[in-house]
Amino acid sequence: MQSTQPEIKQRIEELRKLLIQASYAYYVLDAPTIEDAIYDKLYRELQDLETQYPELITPDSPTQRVGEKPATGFTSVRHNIPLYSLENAFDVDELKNWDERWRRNASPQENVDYVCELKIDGNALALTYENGILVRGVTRGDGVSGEDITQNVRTIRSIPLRLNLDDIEIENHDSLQQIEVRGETFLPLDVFEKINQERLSSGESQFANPRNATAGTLRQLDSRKVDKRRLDFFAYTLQIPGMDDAFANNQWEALELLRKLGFKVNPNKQLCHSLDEVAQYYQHWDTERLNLPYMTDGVVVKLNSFPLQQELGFTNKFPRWAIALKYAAEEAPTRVENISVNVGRTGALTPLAEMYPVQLAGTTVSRATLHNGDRISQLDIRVGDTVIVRKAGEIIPEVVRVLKELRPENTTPFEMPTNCPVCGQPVVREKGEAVTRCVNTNCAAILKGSIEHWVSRNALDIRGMGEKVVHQLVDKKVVNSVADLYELTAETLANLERMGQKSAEKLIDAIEKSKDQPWSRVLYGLGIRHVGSAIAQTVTEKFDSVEKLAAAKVTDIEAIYGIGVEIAESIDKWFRIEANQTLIERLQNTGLQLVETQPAPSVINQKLAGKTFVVTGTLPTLTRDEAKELIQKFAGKVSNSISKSTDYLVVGENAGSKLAKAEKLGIAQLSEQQLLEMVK
Ligand code: 0OX
Repeated sequence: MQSTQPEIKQRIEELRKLLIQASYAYYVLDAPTIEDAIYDKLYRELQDLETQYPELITPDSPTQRVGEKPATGFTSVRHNIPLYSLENAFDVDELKNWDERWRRNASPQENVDYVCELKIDGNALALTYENGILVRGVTRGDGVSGEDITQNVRTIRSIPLRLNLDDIEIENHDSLQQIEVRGETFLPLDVFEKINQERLSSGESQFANPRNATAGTLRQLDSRKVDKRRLDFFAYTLQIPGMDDAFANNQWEALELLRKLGFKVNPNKQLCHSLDEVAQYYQHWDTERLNLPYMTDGVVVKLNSFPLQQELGFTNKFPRWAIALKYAAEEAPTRVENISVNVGRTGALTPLAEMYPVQLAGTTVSRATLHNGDRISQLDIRVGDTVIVRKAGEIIPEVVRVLKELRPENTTPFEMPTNCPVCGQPVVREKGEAVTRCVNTNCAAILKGSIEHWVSRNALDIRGMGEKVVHQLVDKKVVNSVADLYELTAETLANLERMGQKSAEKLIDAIEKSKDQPWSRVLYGLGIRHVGSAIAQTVTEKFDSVEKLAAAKVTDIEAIYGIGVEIAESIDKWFRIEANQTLIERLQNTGLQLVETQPAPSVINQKLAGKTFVVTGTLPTLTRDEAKELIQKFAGKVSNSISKSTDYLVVGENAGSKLAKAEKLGIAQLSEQQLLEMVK
């Protein structure tokens, strides 16, 4: 029986309600109520209904979080009420000064309450809701105007698309026509680390800290990319024009109201009744914050009472009723002993400050990245300078500034080399790029980096092939490409320093075993720019062989969900280079998996497991691709070239050189009929 429109509408509303509740429990309360599989099922049901009845789609539907089309740019929007910044205090004495100061400006106060909140080290956002629906999300910008990034904000699951106004005890709901909520969006530390790992593996520069990574994410034009980053959000300010004090008397109540409206409010807040309690809270979180899954750089202390806040007002920069009590930045002075330049596998030249060792955030720091030549010029860092280095939590140490007054005489400005410090070839800096690169494909540094990447854990995972082995192999010119690894013998390896016969044999085994690694890892191992392991996985799901990927057009690659034009162009460019085509041919000949042969869910049985097949010529009924698919379906391995490890050559008419080679090597031949018999 066909459902009627009202029934459909009712079901859609019911599904939305269920999904919103489940998402709230998961993302805001961190207490999931239903299994992921059930959520997915309900979500798909809603998606299907909305596809059938597009006229019933509403902007607050859980299916409407991620935009289909990337934005072309962001528009600047003036904030209704400026986003003030906070005055800083760096210790309890400075906090007391602030307390004395505001008291001098206010009517006499007794029993003042302070609200302490953790200061989240993220990016402030202003969210506007009209009649309960999220209509705009704007960055802080300069405090007066920011950028409209609504499409990106919608992807943040802890930001409700529709406010929960049901639990709000207020006589006239119409007065809630417009609500503005402010808070901090941030990247949890584990997500931040993953992003940096991914950037490292795809040859991009790493973000110095989660705040920069958050800002970078918010500026993405493609909201599908933002969605993948899993930003989070804590709300801390609620503004209802014209009735700010009618809905709550103080900040503590406002936080509770924000929670009721469906926002995530940081649970580590505290209502303090004295400055001593504030000081205790600050000291408690100084150590405890290291156990939190996000970064905090201090405590925000706010006078609780709204009437008192109103009485005090703002200076031209800050509210007088709040202060940021910051934690001592983990910074220390030290001396730059040398500036070295490292050449990575992508050829990027990264200057590094080598410093007198100093203790920071519980670790000894003796090196800090200087990022690139521009950064060095900005800071004017010279060898011999005393500099301030900073390291916060698990963040990479960086040089913050130079103490020029301590600069010794006769120092000279540092200049980026014009030739590669490893191979001596001229370096290039492309227009619009901050990075200087060595573009000599035979550069030993690039080669070493590429091989280290190829053998790394997430790529071909060749255990025992450490940095020292790789360096010796390249320096002795035994290995000039990753394909050469597959021609190594135990004898050659045993000649290396600190390598016995036994370890050499083990390493040869590990190299041999790497031939079973799936195609996605091979693709990642090739080290194509912007292709990290997650991207390689996504790409190989669509292009299940190297041939298909090499033949793909930029537009075909870009059509994959989650793959942008930059990645697609980088892949295309890589496959057009002749030396790379030769490399692929050589890798194919080694028996590596350049075709997806992982047993797909459709594997029926393992009849051909452990056997390697090559298909050649025109078969009577099957196309070559169909024959290959059939072999893979029964867990056989397909290779494109004949080698000693080939078990069978499936031969059709007009077979050429492959047949000749198979005959020479004495490899068994099969007709299509015989192949079909084997899997019967
Ligand atoms: C934070 C944070 C920032 C609102 C008006 C004055 C200061 N980074 O966690 N700002 C504020 O409050 C603003 N509270 C916070 N918790």
